[in-house]
Amino acid sequence: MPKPLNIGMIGYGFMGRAHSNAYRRVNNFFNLEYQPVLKAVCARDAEKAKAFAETWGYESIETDWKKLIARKDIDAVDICTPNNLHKEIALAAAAAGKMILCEKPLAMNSEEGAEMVAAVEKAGVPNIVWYNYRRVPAVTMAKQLIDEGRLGRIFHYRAVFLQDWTISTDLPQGGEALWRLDVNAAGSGVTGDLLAHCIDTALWLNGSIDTVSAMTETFIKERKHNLTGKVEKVGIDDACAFLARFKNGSLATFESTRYARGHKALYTFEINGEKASIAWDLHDLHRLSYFDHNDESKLRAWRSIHVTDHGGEHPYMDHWWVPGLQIGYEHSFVHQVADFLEGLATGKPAGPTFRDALETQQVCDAVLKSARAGSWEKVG
Ligand code: SOE
Repeated sequence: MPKPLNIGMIGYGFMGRAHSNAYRRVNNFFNLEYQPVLKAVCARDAEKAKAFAETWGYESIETDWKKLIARKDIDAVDICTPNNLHKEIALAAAAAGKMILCEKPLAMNSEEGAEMVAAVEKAGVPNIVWYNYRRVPAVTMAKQLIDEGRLGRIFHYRAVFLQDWTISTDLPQGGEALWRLDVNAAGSGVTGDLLAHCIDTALWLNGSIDTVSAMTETFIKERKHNLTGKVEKVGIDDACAFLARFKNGSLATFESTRYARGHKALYTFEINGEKASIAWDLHDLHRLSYFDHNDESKLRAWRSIHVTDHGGEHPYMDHWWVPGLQIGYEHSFVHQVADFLEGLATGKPAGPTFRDALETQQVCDAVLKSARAGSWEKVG
């Protein structure tokens, strides 16, 4: 029988559902030493917390996160709140000796992130940040191919994350569903929300970024604020594009916007190496495109690998259905929980840890600084 690991989740939005689903399903598909137990969910509104607890099977609710952290029956705290609360909660959870699973981005900025890293490392508590796209099997396989040296020297990294849900001028900012538009709750706009995903994947696949040069734009300058009822200045970046130089000498372009009409969540990346190239598209997430220059010239072409095979060849897939049957977005969260629990059992922590995620935060800070100053900026 696996050992119980009691989860206390703070926040209950879209990510609360994704994480809860992962905790509930992971032991059905992975043979693990630990089993998450949904002990408590915390939200300020007791009725909403109760409804969420009933839907997802949490045993109890709290309306004050400090009480949740003080509970002796909670082993791990999952932070699913808006970004401006991550630091305070993480510091308190670490001081109470709780493990922490924190939603991305780690913090509002790298100063906060550094404090969080120091707190978890001082307390010696296991920690992870929910950059879930690393654990889409095709993305994990891209990492394997690169680590096997199949691409050779890498020349280019190209990533975009495009959405279109904030184009309307009538959309307010702030409050429960729209805190991502409020700079005081989110810290930044697309840089921290979307490019942070692209940067996390890029650092994992291609190593550290050295310098960046960015531009940002806020297309709609004022929006009504849901909490004050007043029209207020918009402080987030609606769009951001940046150039980067990786420490391995490769060049990169990154672009993100919430104003790309027609795109809902188009996250793509392409990596060009001396020997091969790979490309991935979230809208076709189980496929990895691969071009190998070593192929016989007559047959040389981009292949579209359906990453669903078993037998240990395609990452994670032997835990699911039969070869050829694909999985989806929510499974990346299941994989993250599985790897986190495996890390607890083996003592080899799964990433991205808070320290790993701090590097992403430092790139985001350098990007925003560069956009403000109109200059190239060094990361860190
Ligand atoms: C924003 O719309 C959002 O939900 C992000 O917050 C998530 O991190 C991303 O995976 C999908 O888009």
